[in-house]
Amino acid sequence: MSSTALKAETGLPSDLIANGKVLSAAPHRMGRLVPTDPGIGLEAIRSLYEEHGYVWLKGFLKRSDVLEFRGWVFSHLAAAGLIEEGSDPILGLAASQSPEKSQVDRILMSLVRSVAFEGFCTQPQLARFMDAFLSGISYLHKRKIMRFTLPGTTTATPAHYDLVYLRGGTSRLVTAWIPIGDTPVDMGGLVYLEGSHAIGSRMEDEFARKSLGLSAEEKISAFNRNMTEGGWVSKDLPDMAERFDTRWLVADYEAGDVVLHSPYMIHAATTNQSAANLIRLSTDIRYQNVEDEIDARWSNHWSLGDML
Ligand SMILES: O=C(O)CCC(=O)C(=O)O
Repeated sequence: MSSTALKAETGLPSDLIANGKVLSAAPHRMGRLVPTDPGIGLEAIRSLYEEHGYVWLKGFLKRSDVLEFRGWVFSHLAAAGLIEEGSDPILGLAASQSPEKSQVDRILMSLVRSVAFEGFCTQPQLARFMDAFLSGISYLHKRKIMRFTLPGTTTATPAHYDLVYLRGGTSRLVTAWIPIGDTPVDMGGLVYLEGSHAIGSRMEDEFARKSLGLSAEEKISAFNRNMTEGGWVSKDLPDMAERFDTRWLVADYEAGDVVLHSPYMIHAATTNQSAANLIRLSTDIRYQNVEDEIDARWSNHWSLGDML
């Protein structure tokens, strides 16, 4: 199927790019992420998560709360020239001029330390659900990441699984990826490699075997000599889908959605090609049962360049 035919027949985008590679060049290597109604109940949600390595909870959070938080974030980043002057911060409309990078970084680091962000991540609905999901008292790692991606830039998270960065504690971790605003597929939200939690688990076993001779500190580092640069599995998404004989699952996310993924599930992001010039904003935060061993390296706020 040609990529134009792909779009016409399946609605899948014909021009999705990640790190310079066109995903839709091999249309049979792409599919849709399957949404889940949070109302189906805990056991059903848990079993979908176990089976697929992810569960995309549609409309889990109140849409207006998420949009309000988006507006709050961009109203602060406006001081660094990130959004178009005079525009509504909720839109996240990218400024035509390049923003002041050092100022953007400084503000972002303040935002991830803010009470408002803490409150967003610890809102009762999420906290109660995570307690139930983790069958006990849930613990939220202090290192909470907030990311924005400007349209027209090549920035896109390469393919990886999260345990690589959190090897110093339990592997019974759950990541919540939360789009802060509508994130249709052309805005470069997360894409998941179908069935890859099994692949991630095999890779982790292999890394553990290779790392036997390393020091305790090196063993848990995502930057040890057995890892690729940055701990990524690959930046070539089409090649990965071919190599592992699977597909990249894409989605049109909306404000209010929450995706939970396994620490072994391979995922990546694509280039933000928003025709409306909108900025992608999201957070990724990690939970575990408080009784399980905690990776102490994640007990501080996220800092740019903290090498985790
Ligand atoms: O939002 C992104 O680009 C990456 C997020 C991520 O890697 C994660 O949620 O684990």
